[in-house]
Amino acid sequence: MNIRNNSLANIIGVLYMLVSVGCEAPPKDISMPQTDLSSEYLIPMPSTTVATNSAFKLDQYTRVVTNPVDGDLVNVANYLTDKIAEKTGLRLATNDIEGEEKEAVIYLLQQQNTSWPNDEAYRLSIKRDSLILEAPSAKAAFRGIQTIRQLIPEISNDTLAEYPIWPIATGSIEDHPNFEYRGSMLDVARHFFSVEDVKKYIELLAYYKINVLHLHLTDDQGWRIEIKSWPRLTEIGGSTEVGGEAGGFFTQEDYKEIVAYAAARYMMIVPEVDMPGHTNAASVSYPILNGNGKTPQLYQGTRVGFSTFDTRKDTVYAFIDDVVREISAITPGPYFHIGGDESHATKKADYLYFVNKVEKIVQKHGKQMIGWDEVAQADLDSTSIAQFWDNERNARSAIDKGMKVILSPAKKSYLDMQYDTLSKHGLHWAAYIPVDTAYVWTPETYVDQIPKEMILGVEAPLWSETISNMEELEYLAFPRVIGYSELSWSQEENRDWENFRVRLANQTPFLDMMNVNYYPSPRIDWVKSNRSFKEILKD
Ligand code: TNX
Repeated sequence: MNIRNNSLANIIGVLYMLVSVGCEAPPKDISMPQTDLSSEYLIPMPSTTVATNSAFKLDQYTRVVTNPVDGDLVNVANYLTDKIAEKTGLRLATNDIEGEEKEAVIYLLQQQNTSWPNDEAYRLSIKRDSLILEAPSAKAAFRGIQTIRQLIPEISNDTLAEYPIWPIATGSIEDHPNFEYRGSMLDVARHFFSVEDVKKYIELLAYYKINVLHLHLTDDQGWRIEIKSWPRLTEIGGSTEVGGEAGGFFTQEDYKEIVAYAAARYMMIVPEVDMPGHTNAASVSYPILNGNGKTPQLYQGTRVGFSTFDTRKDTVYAFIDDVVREISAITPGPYFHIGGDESHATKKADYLYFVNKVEKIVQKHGKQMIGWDEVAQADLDSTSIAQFWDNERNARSAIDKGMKVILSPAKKSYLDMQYDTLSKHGLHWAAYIPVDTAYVWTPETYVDQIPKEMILGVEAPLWSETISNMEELEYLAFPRVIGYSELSWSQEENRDWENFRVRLANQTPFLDMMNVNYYPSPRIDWVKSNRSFKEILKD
């Protein structure tokens, strides 16, 4: 239904455009309403905002102009105009800076002479007749255009002129991320999710400036990524999932499509192959890998900790070398995640030996290793990264080794935890995590004795034992993941629950437009979005 809303809005927009084709220059001196940039409902909250209380006119005469150093900024401009068209129905023209442009121009400018706080920083200067986004790179500009998208009102003001105008508050915003790694994880192993589902999740996360999607590609219940040199992994290991449904897997072409879709949004994919535990699906496919002394069988339950590779067999490392090589070859990002959690069926000495050997394999294929916090018990290189989920001692040993950590504390950031006892989906072994609990914690000081500079960032994992389709995924992820975007992007002094609560309540127009099945937490006074189908018909 929301999709239909969109196309209807598009048709209306196109009609306006047709009417305006060949029209004279835009009328001058339209008096614009007072607006306040500092009370816009931006998430994540920018570093600094100064309001000047006038308005920029976004309308059919607005142009998007770039100064491309390379093609990338033009792609960012095209992405912005597509999103403006989806939201408003306006299809704005784009052209390079040479064109003769006078008013109502959105400039996307690559600016490398300024010293920027970091490589995703950007600056917005919004005046009555120009909206200037400056950024050091296309990547940073992409973060900045999310802010522009959020500043565009949901509905136009049709009383100012003969045609609709979307007034954008004037002033300036200077913004940069607090952490360089701002992620979510999706478990496609317990239940498989399609390429289209993953793309939709990526598209939603990008709006909130999240830049990492970690894909948990293998587990006891399923192997979800084609490995050409070991085809039975997906033929057999991909054939089922929790609850006994048909499972599925990504071909390498599918995976590349996901990587490219993410890359177009300046988001990296971190692939995870979980080992030496969580490997039942691999061992069913190739029993030679198995190290728990039993005959492996396809598993559709939700227990953990019963499987292990045989860590003393050369074939196992030859296998891992092939897997890491094939996946690394189609993963442009710098990281490869080896899992390493809950290997309860692996002897401690074997576990440490295994993690050390696999770290070398990952490095041989040009990647930095990430592992769940248990891996920090091994004697690892300082370039490897520990993902803290459960054990603070492990996180501190990582720091002692000079390793950085990613914060994913289960009690705070696990998207698969139920909101409360009534939640339809999710688990509660770590905690119930209502929307406020998810937001009200401080990553910078959450684990004692971890200095901020050793924290790479924050990631919110979504395990899929209890969810099997997009609606259920969205129910657990939204709205909580929106809060994690602010915890990882915004500076600590800019985060405040009462203030966030109001901004979150105003995400409904976006979530409704995107047809997101978010959990309508009673702790939020949700704003009714105006873009109902009826309303558009009335227009
Ligand atoms: C623990 S967190 C796991 C996963 C489960 C999850 C369910 C972690 C590294 N391991 O295998 O899916 O709990 O919440």
